Amino acid sequence: MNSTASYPNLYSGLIERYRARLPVVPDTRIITLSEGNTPLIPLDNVARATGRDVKIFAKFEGLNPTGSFKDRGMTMAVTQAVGGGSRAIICASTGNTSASAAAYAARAGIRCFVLIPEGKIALGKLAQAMIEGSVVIQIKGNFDDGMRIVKDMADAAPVAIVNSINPYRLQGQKTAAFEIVDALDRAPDYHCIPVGNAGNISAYWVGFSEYAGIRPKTAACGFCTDTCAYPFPAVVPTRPVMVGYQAAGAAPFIAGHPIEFPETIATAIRIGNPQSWDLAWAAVRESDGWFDSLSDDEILTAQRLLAETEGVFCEPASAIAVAGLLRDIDRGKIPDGSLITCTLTGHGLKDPDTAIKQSPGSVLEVPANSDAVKRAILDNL
Ligand code: AN7
Repeated sequence: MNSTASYPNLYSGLIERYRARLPVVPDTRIITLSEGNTPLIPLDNVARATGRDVKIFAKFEGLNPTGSFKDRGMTMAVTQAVGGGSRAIICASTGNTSASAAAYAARAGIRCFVLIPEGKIALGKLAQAMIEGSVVIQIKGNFDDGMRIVKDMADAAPVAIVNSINPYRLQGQKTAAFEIVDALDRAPDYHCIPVGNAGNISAYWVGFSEYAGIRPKTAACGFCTDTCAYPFPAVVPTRPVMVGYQAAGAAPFIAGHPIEFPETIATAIRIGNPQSWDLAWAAVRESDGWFDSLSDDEILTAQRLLAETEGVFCEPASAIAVAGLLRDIDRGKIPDGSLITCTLTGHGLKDPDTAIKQSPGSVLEVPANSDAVKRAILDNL
């Protein structure tokens, strides 16, 4: 019996919550860390600073069990892998996918292999993958090299791939869109989101579309055909405009082609050859949205703004959603009166190095006496 069955009020993860909309059957053994159900935090201070009449909410996915949105897809992918008899999973990762895969594999009691790019993964993510007992394989290459190798492993070794090319991942991740609509009782006008491998923007579009009673034209759920009979009963009739942001040094959707040597301080989205290329383009086109890119400086400024004015500490890759939103409000692309949601994909604690490096001088060093501390207080009130 499910260990949570005796506690009906206990939140037990997104598969239980959205079971009717997910590819599980009643006797599926669910591998969960009670992920999902993350807060939608009003960013009133950020909104006020724009000087415009906008309402902004952050879907803070950094509050998932391993600190990123990846847990939504991973509970589905690992549940399916275990149900299908897999004894091992594998992924390439810029960090968060590996941390999540390692955690769900640990919970399921299966082996986990993660391929990470040399020297370009935030410390917290590496720590997670290591302590959670995965086999960490560091390659002398970038994420895209890792992704290519992982795809080769599908035939070469008995491992299930849990990157977002696995359609169960997107199925899990679409639930974030459900939660947003459930919380607001409507769809937002705009949804702003970082884009790396492009699975998440694709998954949100599936989720918003299902709730609007619409099957995405692309059959992006990975389970539908044109003859799909699944009814998608509408919950709210509208969908947001989807806006995807990339780091300037890793912006294949802006370039219109893959980037061979992507570079950005936001290592989570240091990806040059996104696997969900067509799905992400479909999301943007079908919603009349757009892609845009931001410099590392703009990303870090937004990260600091969120931390300093809202107390929300997200990682650099996440802050790009707010950086882009603020610029698009300023440019008038997002008009007054809009209700906007932003996905903050990962927690700031994932990457303490970058946070500390951009806060120079913010630790005062004083002698251990009351006078010195009093002076420090009065000087800084
Ligand atoms: C914090 O972990 O690709 O566009 O291997 O960690 O769905 O890829 C991470 C991606 C945004 C981009 N924000 O999402 C990985 C990985 C954070 C991320 C993205 C990632 P997708």
